[in-house]
Amino acid sequence: VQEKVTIIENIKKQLQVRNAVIVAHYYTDPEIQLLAETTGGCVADSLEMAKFGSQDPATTLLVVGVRFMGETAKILSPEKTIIMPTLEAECSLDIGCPYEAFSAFCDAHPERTVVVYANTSAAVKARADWVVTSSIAVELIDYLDSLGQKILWAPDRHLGRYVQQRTGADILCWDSTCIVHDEFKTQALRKMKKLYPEAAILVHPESPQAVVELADVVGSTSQLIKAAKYMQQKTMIVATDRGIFYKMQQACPEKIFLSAPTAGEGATCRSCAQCPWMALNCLQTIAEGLTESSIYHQVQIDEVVRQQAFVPLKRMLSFAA
Ligand code: CIZ
Ligand code: SF4
Repeated sequence: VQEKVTIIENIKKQLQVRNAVIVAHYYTDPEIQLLAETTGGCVADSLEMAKFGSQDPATTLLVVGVRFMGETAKILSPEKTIIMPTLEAECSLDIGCPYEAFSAFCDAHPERTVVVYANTSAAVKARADWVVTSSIAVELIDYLDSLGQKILWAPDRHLGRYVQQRTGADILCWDSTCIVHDEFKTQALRKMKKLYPEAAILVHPESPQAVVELADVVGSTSQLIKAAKYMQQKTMIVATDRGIFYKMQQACPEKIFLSAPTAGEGATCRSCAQCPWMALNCLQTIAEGLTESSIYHQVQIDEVVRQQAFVPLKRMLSFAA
């Protein structure tokens, strides 16, 4: 415990020395979220992280999440130093959408407006007309559909199908999934609901269709946190990374939050529902990121790619404003 206190004190000192703030995702460890909150940083979804990072006066952003979140910060704020606790924190959606193959897919469908999820590399964003996060995906596709545009969507097929069903838009979808949300199991969730008949089911739309169909609320992380507050039920079964429980519990101390099952028969799987790459972030790696030679931790992006990727990202922020 003493060691932890010392690490936290060192991190706080380094944040001041480097004029840095922590920009953390909801899926990070609760002690990281607490640290971000108490040092003037933010805890948010990827859209709000991008907004915060581009607006905050700090000259260094310590982005605690996965690589695409650090890259997004760099694309929007090239003048800032962007550091991450580790540059190895990937995302299965990003990995599942390599630039060469994706670019060929776009070339094969030149008539379609290319919309990519924020969970992609800078190079893939640079190839897109729009970037989008799950919190505004339905609104944006609705808008593009109203303009008569056909959509090429990448990379998450579950989210793409969900958005297609909600909007009726013509969407051609890349085939990739999030390894965390793709694991939520329908049968086990049905059984769990029998054990907790009063519970509300909250589901992130990166989950499989059959799981989404069992939901009382479907939404992005920030939308699910809001739902945890306004839903009457005292118990919530939640299908997304369980890092989100920190914010839900903070907002509703009297409610009970259970992870939706990811494996086994009806089990509440407490060790699952956790992104392995998000989990690479810890107090130790944050301290290293702030103190070690920056080349190991600094996000760098080719300037030509950055400028191209800036355009669809800026469009997203203007649309969301
Ligand atoms: O699953 C993710 O990585 C999410 C939900 C990112 C986000 O948009 O906050
Ligand atoms: Fe990617 Fe899924 Fe991890 Fe989010 S939870 S960073 S979508 S692998």
